[in-house]
Amino acid sequence: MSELPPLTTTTAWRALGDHYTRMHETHLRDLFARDAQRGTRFTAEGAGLYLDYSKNRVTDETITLLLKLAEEAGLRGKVDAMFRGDKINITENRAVLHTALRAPRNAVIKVDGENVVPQVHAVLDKMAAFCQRVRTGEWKGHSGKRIRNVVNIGIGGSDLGPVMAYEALRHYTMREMTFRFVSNVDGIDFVEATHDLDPHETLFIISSKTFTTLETMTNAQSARDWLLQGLGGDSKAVAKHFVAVSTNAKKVAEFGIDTANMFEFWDWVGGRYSMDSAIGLSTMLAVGPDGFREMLSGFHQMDEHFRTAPFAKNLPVLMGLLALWYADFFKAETIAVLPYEQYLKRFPAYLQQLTMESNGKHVTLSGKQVDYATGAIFWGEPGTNGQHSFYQLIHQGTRLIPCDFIAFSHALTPLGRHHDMLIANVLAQAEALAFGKTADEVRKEGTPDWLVPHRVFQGNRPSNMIFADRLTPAILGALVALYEHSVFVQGAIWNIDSFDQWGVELGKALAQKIIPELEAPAEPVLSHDSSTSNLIRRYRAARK
Ligand code: G6Q
Repeated sequence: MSELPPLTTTTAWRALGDHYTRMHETHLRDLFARDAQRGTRFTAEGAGLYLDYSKNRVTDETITLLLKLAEEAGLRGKVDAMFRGDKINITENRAVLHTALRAPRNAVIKVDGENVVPQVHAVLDKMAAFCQRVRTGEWKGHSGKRIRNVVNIGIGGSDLGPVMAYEALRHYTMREMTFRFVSNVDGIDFVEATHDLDPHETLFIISSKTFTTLETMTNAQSARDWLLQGLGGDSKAVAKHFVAVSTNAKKVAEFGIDTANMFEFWDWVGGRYSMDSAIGLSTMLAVGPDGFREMLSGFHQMDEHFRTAPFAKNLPVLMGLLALWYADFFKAETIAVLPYEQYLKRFPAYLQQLTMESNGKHVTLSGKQVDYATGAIFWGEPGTNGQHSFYQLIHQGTRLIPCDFIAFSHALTPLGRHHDMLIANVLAQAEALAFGKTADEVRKEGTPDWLVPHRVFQGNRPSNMIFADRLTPAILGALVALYEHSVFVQGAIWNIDSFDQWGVELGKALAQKIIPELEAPAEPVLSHDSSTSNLIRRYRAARK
């Protein structure tokens, strides 16, 4: 890859800076007043999702300049490189091919000269056969009972996607089965997840790409003990109650899981991009193989949209550019993701990893300190709950918080007038944020002068509205892929490695050093800073 000029020296970046100076005080009220078509013009559609980005602080010129920036930053070439399987995760020398996980059977995508698509489908077929056996009751536990409970043990990318997808697709799940997710090394997570489960009917999925992660291995060991204790100690029971999802067959076998019951994935799948690999085994058990394949088809539709749609009409490109516009020019620190769909309650938590682990980087691909802000802080809660708590700050606080609203035309299980009320609220919030309420308007309502400033809504607070027909497995896939690729667009322009996560390593290594210091019977010699050493001593003293 040829070296690109530093981002802040590109013509488009400079032009955006000038443009920002000229337009950043322009109010959305004026932008809408000037252009009656704005609400329909600033929209794009793809893979079943409709994006209305008209309530953003942009003009046609802004979009033109942002697209120019994408061009100057080599976005087109970078997109092609990812889809082609180039090793764009340069610090780990790996291809980045989550798009291959949802490619159709006849696609050809090569890593080191080998077409990976047949392996992907072989694993999907193996998962489907296994899921059918469990779901029909053909797969029996050690004592001959059918499996009714599934516990996924994993953390980070091996947990957040499966949890989010299970919650999101709950409407489509096999309700007779119970699904639980254990991630935290805090033993309470395991204890609470299993306290009411019958070990005879429980299947554990140990999901770990490396099969070395401290939390997952500790929980897996506790699960093994819990199971054997419940089943009378016969270690043969493990084969019927444990399966693994991993890239590390050796470690899986060492743990005692038959590698025939291991579902494989590959080093070109990043943890936070793995929910549509075998890491999604719990999702497939819950919604069935057809539901899972439908979800993959939604992912693939968004992949194709991202790969082929002109950038000016490309959802991930537009959303990525808007996020960059706010982060780098308006200096917005965060983006709120606000799904008006209870099933998406874990979607913001899932997105936090996807976005922040990917773009929380401070050096460029060539290791130089960046001189612009990279990944924003993502956060959020489902509406309407947030309206009664933190929305106050979004409406009237001193910070600019761009919002992504997500809403659907249909409820999956309609209940009276609930859905109309839900949608009225999401539309109202976006409207209130954009247009606010002026002092004149407040006064005209008869508000006394002293109270007027408190009741003014400045407005001009930007938002995207992502709209779809209903939350199907395919739409969930498209939505996740939309954010995956939006993250990619931002990272590509910032010229950072969105696919490594070295920032999680230091704490892990230090914890490994501290564990024996907490557990040693004799007082250990401590060489930490005075704060850490003191806290270790206090903990030891308290536990004596
Ligand atoms: C994701 C990260 C990280 C990873 C977990 C679990 O992109 O790499 O969140 O998924 O640390 O790792 P294992 O799957 O190897 O246990």
